[in-house]
Order: sequence, then structure tokens, then C-alpha cells
Amino acid sequence: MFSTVGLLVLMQCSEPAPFYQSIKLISDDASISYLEIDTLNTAHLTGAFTWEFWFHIAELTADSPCLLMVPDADDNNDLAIYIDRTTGKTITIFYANNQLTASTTTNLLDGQFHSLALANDNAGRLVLFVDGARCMVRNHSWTLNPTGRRILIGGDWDPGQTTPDNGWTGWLDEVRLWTTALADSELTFHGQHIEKLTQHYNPVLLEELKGLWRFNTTDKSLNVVPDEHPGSGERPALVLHGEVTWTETAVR
Ligand SMILES: [Ca+2]
Ligand SMILES: [Ca+2]
Repeated sequence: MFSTVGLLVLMQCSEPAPFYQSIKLISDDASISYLEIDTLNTAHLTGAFTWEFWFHIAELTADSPCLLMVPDADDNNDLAIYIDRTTGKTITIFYANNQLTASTTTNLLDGQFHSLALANDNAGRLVLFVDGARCMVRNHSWTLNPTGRRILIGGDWDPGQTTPDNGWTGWLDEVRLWTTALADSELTFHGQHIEKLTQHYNPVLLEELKGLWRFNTTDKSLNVVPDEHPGSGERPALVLHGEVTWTETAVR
């Protein structure tokens, strides 16, 4: 029978399992590391959507770091997000091969964690938020034409090429995909509160969350990141490519 003293000794001797809270991508000019969504329903990509990223870019390659690239059938930028590698304050968005730029007072390359969200409603309103502050609003009539495959996070495909580039070294703490344009007030809240999925409990809104990759696990051997959105439906996984490691580093 265990004595109380014996149990205390056992508890003091057992190490808590490390908890990994983010993914580290390690890239250089010779080869980049990235995450690829195995397959994504194109209906999640073409209507109203919000992409959200919490990330920390620590080291650059010779290219501007790419957060997201959704290619069309020719591997052109159907939807893509790049950060200017010189200032860290200009963000270039590609949408249906159209190029937009946004400016932010925040330097996204200052060695800190940041959040970035891109939301598009069904009425042609596209907004970009950085750390909870809106830095672009644009009305458009463009239509996306994604294939649902070869979607990269942390790099891009150049047209006609099979080698990904525009990588960077740093951490991803969380990525989310919604099939609705989150309201500006919601995006402001999310910029400061990664720990909450919604500002107020909202089961209707949560049904629009179709991809949730938090990179929180005790299992460092995983070579895919499972989707863990709370509702039912498809579970697109992120496949790790290159030098990718689980780390205990997190935003919070
Ligand atoms: Ca490129
Ligand atoms: Ca995380």
C-alpha cells in the first residue's frame, strides 16, 4: 500500500511531459520549410472567409516572407500574403492575381509574435488586420479560382516551378480558417486574445470555423498537424515539409 510520503516522493520525481505550443519552421536560401494543407474544400476558399495567423518571424531568406499561398491551377497567386523583407511594415496581398499593398505601423519583423487576419465577405469587402488593428479595407469584384490543393503556409510556389520558396525561419503558434468574414470588432479582439476563439460565446459563429491548427501537443513525433475545430465536417491536416520542429514557445 502506498504511504502518503511515498506518493509525494513519486510525484516529485516524475517530470511533467513537455507541452509543445508552436511549430518552428527553419528555412534558408538553399531549402525552405513550410506547411502544406493536404486538401481543402474549395467552397471554404471562394466565398466569405477569414484567415488568421499568429506567428513570429525570426530570420529571413533572400525573399519576402510568405505567410499563405493558395495557388490556382497554374500555381499563380490566387490568394497570397507576403511581408516586405526590408521594413516589415508593408504587406502585399494577391487576390485572384491582383496585387494589393497595405501599410502597418507595426514592424512584423521585429522579433516578436504578431497576429494577422485577412477577411473577405460575400459582398467584395476585403480587410486586413495586424495585431487587432485594421490596416487595409478594399472593395473589389474579383473571384478566386483555387484548386484546393498545394496550399502552403510559410512559403509559396512560383508559377511553373515545382520548388517552393519565399520561406522564413520562425514560429507559428496558431492558424484558423473561417467560412465567414469575422466582424472588425471580432478581429480587433482576436488580435489581443489568441486564447479565445470568439469574443463572446457564439455557437452560430463557431460553426463557421472550418480549420483550427493550434500546434499544441505533448506528442513531438507528429508529422502532421491535425485540425481541431470544434464542429463536425472535414478535418484538413497540415503536412510538415523540411526542417520543422515542435517547440514550447508560444504567444502567451
Ligand atoms: Ca516566390
Ligand atoms: Ca499554439
